[in-house]
Amino acid sequence: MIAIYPGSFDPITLGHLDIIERSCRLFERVIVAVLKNPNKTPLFTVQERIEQIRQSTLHLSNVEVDSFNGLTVNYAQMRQAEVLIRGLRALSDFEVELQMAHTNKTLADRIETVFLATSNEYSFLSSSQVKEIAKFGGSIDHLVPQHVAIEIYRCHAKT
Ligand code: COD
Repeated sequence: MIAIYPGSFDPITLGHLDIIERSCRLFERVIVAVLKNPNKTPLFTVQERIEQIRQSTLHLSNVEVDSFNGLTVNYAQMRQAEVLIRGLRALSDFEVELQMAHTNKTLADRIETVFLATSNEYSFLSSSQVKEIAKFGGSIDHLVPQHVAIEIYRCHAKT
């Protein structure tokens, strides 16, 4: 069974990576799909994010990294995927994610959303927090893969 893990991944964190690794044990193929969102100004370009995710998942043989625009369910159908993976950290995630899952179900009845609960150690972790900590000079080494941390520090060194 093919599963899509869609998201912004700006940047990928160890929380995302944990969800990817666990999904790889559940599904034959996992496609990590980065949304090309023209409404957001990201820290990293889509191509940079794809490369960061590829580097972070070299140890996983059944992962593919791609980008998409438009509706996630359309992309999932195009890739013949039957499952969307989403991660849940807190009750606040649950409300947003449930609404998204219901909306997606109305758009594509045969695509199921599977929620994976965050691992305890990453329950507080988000891409925006990582960016904020780095912006104010804090250490993010324990929050993102090492090569991603280096790229983030480099971004802030320029500003
Ligand atoms: N532990 C566990 N899970 C985590 C963690 C963590 N520490 N951090 C993030 N996650 C989960 C998030 O809860 C989410 O499920 C996933 O990882 C990706 O997170 P982000 O923040 O990188 O990506 P999002 O949530 O911004 O992605 C949103 C989408 C791009 C999937 C969404 O906007 C979308 O589908 N857009 C396309 C338009 C569409 O289809 N709209 C209709 C649906 S409403």
